[in-house]
Amino acid sequence: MSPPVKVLGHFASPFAHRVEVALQLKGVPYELIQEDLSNKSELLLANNPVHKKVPVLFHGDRAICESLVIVEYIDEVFDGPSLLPSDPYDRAIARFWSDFVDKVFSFQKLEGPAHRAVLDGTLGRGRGAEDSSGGGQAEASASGGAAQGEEVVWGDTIGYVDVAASVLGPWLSMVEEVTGVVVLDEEEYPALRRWSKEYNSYEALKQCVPDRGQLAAFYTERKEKYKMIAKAWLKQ
Ligand SMILES: N[C@@H](CCC(=O)N[C@@H](CS)C(=O)NCC(=O)O)C(=O)O
Repeated sequence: MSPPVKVLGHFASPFAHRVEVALQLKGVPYELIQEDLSNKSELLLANNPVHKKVPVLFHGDRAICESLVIVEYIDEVFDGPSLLPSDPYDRAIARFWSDFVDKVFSFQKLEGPAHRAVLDGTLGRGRGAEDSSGGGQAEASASGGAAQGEEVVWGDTIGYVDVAASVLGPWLSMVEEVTGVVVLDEEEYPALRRWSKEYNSYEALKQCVPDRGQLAAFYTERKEKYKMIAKAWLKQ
């Protein structure tokens, strides 16, 4: 029998959400432990002493930190549909885009306005339905430009890049709603917008999508902070 799986998370954390999504997609039962980020638990401090952040995955008595590291671990250890593609090149591309998404949403400066064009032109398209090896995801090539005839992002399968980009789902619309700042303009980023909507209504993930009312209360309390962050990001 596989050791028990627990996720130390926080309801408003998009990073913890990534881990839950991966577990849901793999069909792995898990227990969710809500961390109090204003008064961090010994469990968190002892198991993520470097960053002191959620999520932390517990697999039996082993702890793993960093959401994307955890997602890869889940993909390797558990049965179920592959999240990363089987081909090494496709895997490298998927990692490139998930790293890219990570940088964008930790609000690191990339290459100025160009990064948004890349976001829409490339991340916003994927091989989707054509690829059954865990590659039905928001990816194309690392050099930009989706290949001819590709479907927009969401294919038959959901993969690693979609999981990495999940912050663009419930969180993006919530931050925009609460702050009044449009981060991804509908006309400028139609593909990502469409992806975001589809993500929010994706049946298999509903169980781990945070309660909208609770999320709204959380962001409303921190409205000014997120307004500044959203505006700063737009100025890049
Ligand atoms: N790069 C980390 C980011 C994790 C992260 O920023 N977690 C936030 C919650 S969304 C946190 O624990 N913050 C607590 C703090 O900064 O003290 C990951 O992907 O796991």
